[in-house]
Amino acid sequence: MYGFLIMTLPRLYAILDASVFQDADALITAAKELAAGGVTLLQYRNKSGDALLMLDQARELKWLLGESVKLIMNDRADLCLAAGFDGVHLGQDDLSADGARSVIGPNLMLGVSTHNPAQVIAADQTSADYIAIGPVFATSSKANPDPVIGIDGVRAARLLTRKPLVAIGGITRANCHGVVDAGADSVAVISDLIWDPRKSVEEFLRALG
Ligand code: 3NM
Repeated sequence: MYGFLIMTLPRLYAILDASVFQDADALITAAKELAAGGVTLLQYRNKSGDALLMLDQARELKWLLGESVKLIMNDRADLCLAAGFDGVHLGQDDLSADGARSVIGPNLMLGVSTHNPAQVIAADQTSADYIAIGPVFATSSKANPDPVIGIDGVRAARLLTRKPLVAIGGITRANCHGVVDAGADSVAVISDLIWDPRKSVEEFLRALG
């Protein structure tokens, strides 16, 4: 952490986006299936839920999966702490990395989303533990996504940081191998894990070898 210790990320970083599930039960069922398939790093993302609902769902995830899965809270450093999560993931419009670090302390995991080389260079100078880069491919899971960077964008980001690099955006079982070949340590995925999560995870893990 804090750049002293470069942690190792699992190849697959699952994102559980509350907006794709009909209700809390469906979200929790999907989370259990992801874990059963072998997911060990999971981000809880809820862009429209209020804090009370988010904390409720996050605590349930922690209670169910906290022993076997590292849990990352999207955006909210306060809810990360309140739910006993393992870290927080920030977008460019959220709290600054160093601001979030001052909330979560030195030991929890901190990730930052970036979308171009300048943002990668800036994130590299912060106390972030890992840097996400994307969207690699077209995605319909994010409102107003930044321009697609392609595999070449992953390669370019790799040259700009020694921090663990997470590729995100439109990554599937079919294209994930090329993304890791381009230098990503890990791939973050929403859509291609939704349908039959357990089987999808198993296939991702095979493809990522
Ligand atoms: N962030 P899917 S792309 C949450 O570019 C998110 O930073 C992105 O979902 C970025 O796997 C994205 O369905 C959506 O494409 C990823």
